[in-house]
Amino acid sequence: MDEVIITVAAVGAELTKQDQPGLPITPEELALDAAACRDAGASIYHLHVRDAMGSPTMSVEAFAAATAAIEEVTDLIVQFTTGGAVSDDEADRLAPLGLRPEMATLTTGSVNFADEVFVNRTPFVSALYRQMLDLGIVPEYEIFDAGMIANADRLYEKFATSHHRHYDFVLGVPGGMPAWPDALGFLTSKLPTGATWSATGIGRSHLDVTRETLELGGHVRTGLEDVSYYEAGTRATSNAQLIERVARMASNSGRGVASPADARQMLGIHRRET
Ligand code: KMH
Ligand code: ZN
Repeated sequence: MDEVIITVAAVGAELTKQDQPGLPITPEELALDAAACRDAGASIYHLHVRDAMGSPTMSVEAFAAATAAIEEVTDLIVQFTTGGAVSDDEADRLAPLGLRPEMATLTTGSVNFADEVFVNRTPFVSALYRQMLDLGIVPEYEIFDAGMIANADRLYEKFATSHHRHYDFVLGVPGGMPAWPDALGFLTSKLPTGATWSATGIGRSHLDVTRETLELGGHVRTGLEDVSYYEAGTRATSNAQLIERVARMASNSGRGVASPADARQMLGIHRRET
């Protein structure tokens, strides 16, 4: 089986520093966090950013500052969110792609998100996708429910000439696909030949999803965006702590951990010289 690409979903848009003191917010904190995650075995840094008050933002300047800080100290693949927070408008979600990150997320459909709705209208998802294709940004299809795989197929057939297809299954969001024990077997059976995939379980489902993913040969996403507790009743202290656990579990399953260079090769990312 391939080496495991570990993605760290380090920040997200939902947690506050009060909820989770280990959350990296400033460029300085992001740089320290990214360096520790790289040392622990991560190869992709899934990036949301915050403003000076710690609130989620899609400010282009904030993405530029965060990316510069991370790239100054690591060779991690920086993957921008285009999902942002449920309250972000479409223009704001699109704008940071102009910075041409190596990778960005693309949620291919709308989904209830606890008491809110994470809105992803087809014309807007198409606009995000076309911008990524035009700028050479490798998309990661974010799959919160099964129908989103078919939406990704339609997008690819309509707009893409060819690119590597990588999917991330986000299971256990209240409103999305639960982390049923047979969910990953079903979802991965619907992927096109040659695709790669990762998975994460939100909250309590996190460890079960990680275990199952490693057994099935998938890649793993972890991080404070997805799981704030290390185990029941004990908060995680840092993103690196969560990455270390996945690296250990991978090794126990007989799988090594991919470096960022390995991950670029597996995902068809051609590093740009800046
Ligand atoms: N914060 C969620 C509403 C992504 O990063 O692409 C959306 C999200 C997905 O986190
Ligand atoms: Zn995210």
